[in-house]
Amino acid sequence: MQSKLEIMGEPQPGMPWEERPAGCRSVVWRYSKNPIIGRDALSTSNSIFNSAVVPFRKGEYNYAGVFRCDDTNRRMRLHVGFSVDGLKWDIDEEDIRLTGADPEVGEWVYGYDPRVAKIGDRYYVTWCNGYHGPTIGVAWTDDFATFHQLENAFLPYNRNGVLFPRKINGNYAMLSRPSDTGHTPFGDIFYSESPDLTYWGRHRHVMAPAAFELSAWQCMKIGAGPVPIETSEGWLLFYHGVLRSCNGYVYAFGSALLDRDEPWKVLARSGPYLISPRETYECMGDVPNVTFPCASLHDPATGRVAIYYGCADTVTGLAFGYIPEIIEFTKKNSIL
Ligand code: BMA
Repeated sequence: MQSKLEIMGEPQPGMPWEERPAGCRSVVWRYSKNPIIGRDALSTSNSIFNSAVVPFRKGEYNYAGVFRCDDTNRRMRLHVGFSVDGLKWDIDEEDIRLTGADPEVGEWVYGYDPRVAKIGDRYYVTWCNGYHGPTIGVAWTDDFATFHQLENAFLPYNRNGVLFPRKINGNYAMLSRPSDTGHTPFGDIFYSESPDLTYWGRHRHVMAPAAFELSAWQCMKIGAGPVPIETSEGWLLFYHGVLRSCNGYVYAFGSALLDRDEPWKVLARSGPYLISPRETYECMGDVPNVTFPCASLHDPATGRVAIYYGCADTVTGLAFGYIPEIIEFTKKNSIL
């Protein structure tokens, strides 16, 4: 007999949720009212997507987030938002102001694809930060008003920096994806540790793209998505994978299980995707055929998870699933 799956995290009984629709056979399903955030939610926005939400100040707002809002100059900016139900968002018209960084690092160039991890009492934002090319910016906040910027985690070029929600073996831990200056046609996920969120090292390889014959949706490059979810079976990681078709890149996402103490060791990795572009809002937009997850909310008691994902680099969607089912699916269909 298998012991009961334990899921870590704070209770979220009121999180966004919709049951699996009748007749749906997939392990993760889309919210029926997608997209939840339109492209022009701000007076200046061209698109709002690839964004990060977390539970925040229950009773007052319930949720806060950092949103990727590209403006009508097509500049990539980060904006703060708040929500009572996790579905309807009130996003600041002004973009985020970072404070406290060394001036050399603090000069804003661009920022995109944020993630937010709660570690202790602080919320840490990591994002793709322009510094002589893309690298991983880091800042923390405890009120979603003031963001204290730290050193960039890595040398350029790097993207998809995702912190674990607690220290592992005494150190902060982050997944990232070394890249190039452009639309990188390659990419593996790596793991790095830091005692102080300034100096990063002990880099370990986690996963390479899959063999085309085994799992084509993830055969060109992969990158970590939301902050990993800790369970007794390991860290559940949602990650995006890219296939190069005759019409360009296609971004889908799937799941993997990482060892709890040595997260660079992959225990299972799904061959089939969880979500791949098929709805109109995922296939039509500024960049067609992109589903790109950056955040999730979950409730340990019910096992429910809500995944926020960018759609066609234009709007934001939501998908749902049950963590025990996703773990089962990942193990049963593992390509390792
Ligand atoms: C990646 C990033 C993402 C984007 C994706 C598809 O390189 O820029 O923000 O969603 O490409 O355009």
